[in-house]
Amino acid sequence: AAEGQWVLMATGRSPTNIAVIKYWGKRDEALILPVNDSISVTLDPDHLSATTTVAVSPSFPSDRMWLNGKEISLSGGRFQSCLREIRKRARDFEDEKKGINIKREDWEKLHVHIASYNNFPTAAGLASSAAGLACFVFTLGKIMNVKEDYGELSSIARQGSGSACRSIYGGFVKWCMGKKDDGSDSIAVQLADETHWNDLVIIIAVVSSKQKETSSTSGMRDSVETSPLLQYRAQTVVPSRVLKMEEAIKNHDFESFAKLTCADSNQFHAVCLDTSPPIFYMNDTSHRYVLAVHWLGILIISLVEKWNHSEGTPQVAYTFDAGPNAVLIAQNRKTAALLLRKLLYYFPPEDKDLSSYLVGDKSILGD
Ligand code: 2P0
Repeated sequence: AAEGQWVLMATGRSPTNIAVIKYWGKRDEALILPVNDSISVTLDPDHLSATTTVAVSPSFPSDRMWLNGKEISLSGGRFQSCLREIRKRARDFEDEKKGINIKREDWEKLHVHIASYNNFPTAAGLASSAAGLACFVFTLGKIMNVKEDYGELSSIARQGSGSACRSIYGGFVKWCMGKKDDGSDSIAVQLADETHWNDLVIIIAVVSSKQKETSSTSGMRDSVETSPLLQYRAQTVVPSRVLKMEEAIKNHDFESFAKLTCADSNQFHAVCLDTSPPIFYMNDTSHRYVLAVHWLGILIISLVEKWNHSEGTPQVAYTFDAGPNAVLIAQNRKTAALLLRKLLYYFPPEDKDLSSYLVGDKSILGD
């Protein structure tokens, strides 16, 4: 900044979330209003999170944004919606020591610089928009002295990317679809915080680092327009499934939790297959197993299904998003260690150095 001018900065971090009852389909494209409620679990912020720094200064001539060090355009409608909604709620800010005094109406004229980093490779094909947009909205809100509650912030993050509204909270989160046309009741609420069921272990098997071919936004648009199964799912299946999932979470009932999670992932992919032209998210090939395995996702499903069946009660839940990477949820560390061994047995790494394949808490293998 030029001499005598100031720069105000804030940094935030938001993890991504994994849906166990999926969001798939919008009833309003512009406001991002879904056709059904969804439920997710927010990951530990040490893994798969976005860190965003927002800077404001009178010396900035325009709004600019960098993602992982590369400048990206802020002209998209979604970023603009979030910026507009946060600016609307901005309040007076004063820091006497630094001689900064910003009036509510000044925020309209002040420009922001935003730098966001993901602590996981963006190319890994893992959802990054949820963490990124949640962090963008939250940090922008902090710097502009916005006092709205988390529900209101979630409804602003929703306008950046639907799933982002759930990353405003930790733990288990429900995105209530809402009834109103203006979207004011389409907000996320926390069902239980991150300490509630913290013996669950989530393992994400990255089987492809390719960017997905069909984006979620266009995929779900096609599903809404063409899939008869989507209407049945949204109106008849999800409402009762959401109630059962809330009960399962409240009671730490892993059997119900796992059954509902797997069934909902499978129905979401059934809706994708029921779309015209059909969308295949699970058949992507891995860069490591190109010749051997064309349906790695399906193999992981059958491995888990067989294991769960032979034990007589679910050991592990699986869920797949708009890509082939498997998200596996184990009831505890012991089961997670067994699962990891099974995965490494069926899909052996090419060299013995496991540390290059495992990211996160490697000590689990010793359990
Ligand atoms: C979910 N997914 O509930 C579902 C399950 C993918 C499969 O939310 O258009 O990136 O930005 O609202 O949130 C991915 O869709 O789509 C998603 P937009 P978003 O997590």
